[in-house]
Amino acid sequence: MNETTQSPLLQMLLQHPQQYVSGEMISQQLGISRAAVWKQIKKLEALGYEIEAVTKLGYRLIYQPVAIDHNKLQHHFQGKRLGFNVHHYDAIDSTQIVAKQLAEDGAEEGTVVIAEQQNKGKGRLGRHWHSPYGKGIWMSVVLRPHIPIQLAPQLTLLTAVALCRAIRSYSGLEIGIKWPNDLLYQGKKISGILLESSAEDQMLKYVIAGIGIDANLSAQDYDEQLQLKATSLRLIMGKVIDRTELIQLFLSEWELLMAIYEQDGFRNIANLWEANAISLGHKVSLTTPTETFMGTPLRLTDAGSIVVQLEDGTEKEIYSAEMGEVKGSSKSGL
Ligand code: BT5
Repeated sequence: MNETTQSPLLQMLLQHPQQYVSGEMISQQLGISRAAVWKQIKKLEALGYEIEAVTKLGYRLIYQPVAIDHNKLQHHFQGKRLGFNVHHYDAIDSTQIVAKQLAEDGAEEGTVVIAEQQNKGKGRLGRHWHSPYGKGIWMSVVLRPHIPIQLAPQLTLLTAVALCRAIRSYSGLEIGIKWPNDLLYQGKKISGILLESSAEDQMLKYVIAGIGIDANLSAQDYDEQLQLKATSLRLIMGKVIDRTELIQLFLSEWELLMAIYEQDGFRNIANLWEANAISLGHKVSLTTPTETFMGTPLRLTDAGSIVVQLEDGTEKEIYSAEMGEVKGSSKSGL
């Protein structure tokens, strides 16, 4: 993955799979102090390795990150619309920022930016996206769709469908979409989408589609707050996720849906979205910058908004809101 793979300490741990190696033994063999051993362990952990430390027993390697194989991806996607050109970074602030710069510099549609770690991962509305080293899929894709700016929300929904279908087919899990862009498993978020666009004369010039998937995060990778509302595929499935394979599935699915979208319009995509949505037909709370109210989402409109039935029976179209669970009801799976 980087120079750390050459670390003699890591080599020692790798030579003793599933076993504890005592701090004393490491210290002796490497000729360094116990404090220096501890420091190196911390360094490995910052690079995605998970090392269990048990008093009197020593250290045991429990997870080793496998880098995303960008060569395999590029090879697989030669001649395709997405994924034929992959920029793979170790640690950067945000793949969105790098992809935007590439788009400004004329990068072709389908250019992909991946990072093993993001220091300033972006969520929507200025929120932070937690992106620890070697654990997730932190990726942005340059798109250049020939559509008017007001249809951009349709691309977010299309991306959510592609992501949902790809993760479902990889994992067999009942992943659902929470409007507009979250992917949840049993009420916990495992993936988020951020679309940022640039327009000219009311037409989209480019869109940077950012995708975050919590593939291999451990419970310790989340702080207390996130532990309550997020989880990873590895935690759910109890096995290490092949990030390269999952990216491959996702990009293929996305390309397929884009072709359907461009040929037949949004309705087919909307139908797929509705089939994978977890909140339709269940009472939820909706918070806009000015108010919070209860309602039951009924359907998706072609503008990417949702029609919600309010408590007095009337219907209201919602373009942007945070959807939350209504206390005492977990039917929606939010
Ligand atoms: C999103 O925002 O869900 C969009 C996330 C997009 C991230 C990708 S990663 C690659 C690309 N480069 C970037 O810099 N960003 C994109 P939003 O709906 O605003 O959700 C943000 C909220 O999700 C936070 O306020 C947290 O509560 C929660 N969160 C943060 N990190 C998380 C994680 N790793 N897993 C699950 N939930 C998380």
